[in-house]
Amino acid sequence: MTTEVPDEHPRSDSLRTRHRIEAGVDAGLTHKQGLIAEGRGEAFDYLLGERTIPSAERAERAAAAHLLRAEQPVISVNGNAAALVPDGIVALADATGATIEVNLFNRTDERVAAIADHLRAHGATEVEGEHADARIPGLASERAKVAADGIHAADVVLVPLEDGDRAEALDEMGKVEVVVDLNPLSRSPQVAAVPVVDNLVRAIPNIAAHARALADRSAADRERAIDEFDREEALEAAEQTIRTGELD
Ligand code: PTJ
Repeated sequence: MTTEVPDEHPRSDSLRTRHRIEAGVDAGLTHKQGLIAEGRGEAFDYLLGERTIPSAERAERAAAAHLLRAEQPVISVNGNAAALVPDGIVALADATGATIEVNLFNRTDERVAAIADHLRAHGATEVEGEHADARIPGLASERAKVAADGIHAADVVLVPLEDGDRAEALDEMGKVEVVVDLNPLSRSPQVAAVPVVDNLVRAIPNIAAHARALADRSAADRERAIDEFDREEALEAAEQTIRTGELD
């Protein structure tokens, strides 16, 4: 049982997000460690002002352009992402033609199936990951288990709350990685082509909105969104915002 969060509470959005993770654990979608990950994320988000900073907005536009340009884009989904933004994930897949694949650090067949069912209940037509018939080379964790025609074959992969080892292994495979993580110092945003330092609950719907807008633009406009994005500058801007606490 959880207490209703009043709208006027100054941190109501953050508390509602926390409750979604709790409900995800209760529903068998989210691992208990996902609660700890959420707490870490909340601390960074608080210091970012719980908003999408301008450099993250640019990253989200570049992410959308990468997904649209890709031949085989894949959205990797873990237990936190499934609990927090199922509608956003489905909308992003629809807007970009990306495949959705469940890929877990703490993998069990039950949790993969529960997440796939949850995404289907939110409108996903096809969800990969239940039959992981390939491996990411050089990775010991359960996250190495992937679909041969999903993450293994992808040219662009969007990964929320990535662990650094898999981020590096995907990079070794030559894939373009879009990583959403509120900690700019994490290894995964550090190796990503597009580090999105923003909360998943804002980032995923925002990338989908950019994709819908960019789909109507020219290929040259989409290329420009990719070329103009500076990953080093984005990481630096996020770190500075967090360290100085200067919100505007
Ligand atoms: O569902 P599974 O089994 O794949 O497990 C996933 C977790 C999240 C448990 C696993 O990947 C994990 O332990 O992650 P970490 O190492 O705790 O990393 C969590 C990272 O995600 C931290 O850098 C947080 O700042 C960041 N984070 C947490 N919540 C959010 C977030 N980033 C963006 N949006 C969030 N809502």
